Amino acid sequence: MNSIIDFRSDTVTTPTPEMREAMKNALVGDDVFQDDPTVRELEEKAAERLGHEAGLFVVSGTMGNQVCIKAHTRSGDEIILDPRSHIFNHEVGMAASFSGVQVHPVDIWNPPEIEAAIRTEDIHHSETTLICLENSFESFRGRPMPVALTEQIYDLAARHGIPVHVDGARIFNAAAALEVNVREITARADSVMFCLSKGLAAPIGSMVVGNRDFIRRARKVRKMMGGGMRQVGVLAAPGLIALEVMSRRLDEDHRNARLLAEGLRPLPQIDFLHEVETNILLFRLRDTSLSIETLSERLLERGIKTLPGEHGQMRMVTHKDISPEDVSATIEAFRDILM
Ligand code: TLP
Repeated sequence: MNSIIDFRSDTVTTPTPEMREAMKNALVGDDVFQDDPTVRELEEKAAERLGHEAGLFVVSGTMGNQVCIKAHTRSGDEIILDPRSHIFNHEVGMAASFSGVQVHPVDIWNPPEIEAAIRTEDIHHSETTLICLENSFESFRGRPMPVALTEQIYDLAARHGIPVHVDGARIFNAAAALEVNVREITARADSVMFCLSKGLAAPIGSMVVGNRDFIRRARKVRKMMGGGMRQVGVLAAPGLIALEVMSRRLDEDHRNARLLAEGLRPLPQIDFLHEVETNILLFRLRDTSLSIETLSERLLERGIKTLPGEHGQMRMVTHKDISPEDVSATIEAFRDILM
């Protein structure tokens, strides 16, 4: 059992001993010259795994999403996204400031709404040039988007000739929950971003995949953002382990999330806001004088870190550094504090 049990996010995962060993031994080169063999290997393998031609190693999920938006659009264009998405809420308004695009928020789970939001040819309109999906959906809930829904959106986008970008920060969690090969939900997208540094436990990094021409443009945008990196094979090496090994164990985290939910659900004060489908739980407290912030402080006294979120909600995320024993200890702590 760990001395600190950290449920704030799966971004807190620490690199595995194999990752540290791989970092030490990584072959490197100047990646701006595309001379780094480890980065190249990671880019090729990421693309192959998701069913695309080429890949690009970027610093973070935010950089990956924003590189894609810029590479797909021109200033003044309009992009369709969900008002609950990370790009809309948690990327510091970068789509506006960096790409100069106007966002058109719609319920992305409702294809007719997406279709209705696509601008027609009209002298007054800006042009719709991108549709952004997120899978798993909502950083605070982690809902896998059903394959049929994703297919429907790819179909309508293709009918209108509009590219689709997938913010797949947790795409392997989504694939595991849907019990599909990740390609089934990524191959038809025009670009996909996924994170190596969340549940996959790499210390840093995200990947963008797409066709060769798109990745060539994205590489240039990354350079524009100051994201041209040099001997980063030392960072791509743990990324390879994240991609090849860690992406195949996420069911364990989902099991632990369900175990935690089952333990907390009988507590009358816990009001779950959704079904637990991946590694994320979101709830609020009912009928209690205790605030979410106080609950979080009381848990911290017992070595359990949580993130009191917006609107009196608490989010808890399971990951490879949380064991079933940690989950049992956490349920015990909740019982002591709330009963
Ligand atoms: N999400 C973080 C926070 O920013 C909320 C987290 O702890 O979940 N897309 C999605 C869907 C994300 O959840 C995140 C990070 C990102 C993009 C951005 O990734 P980073 O943090 O690497 O820039």
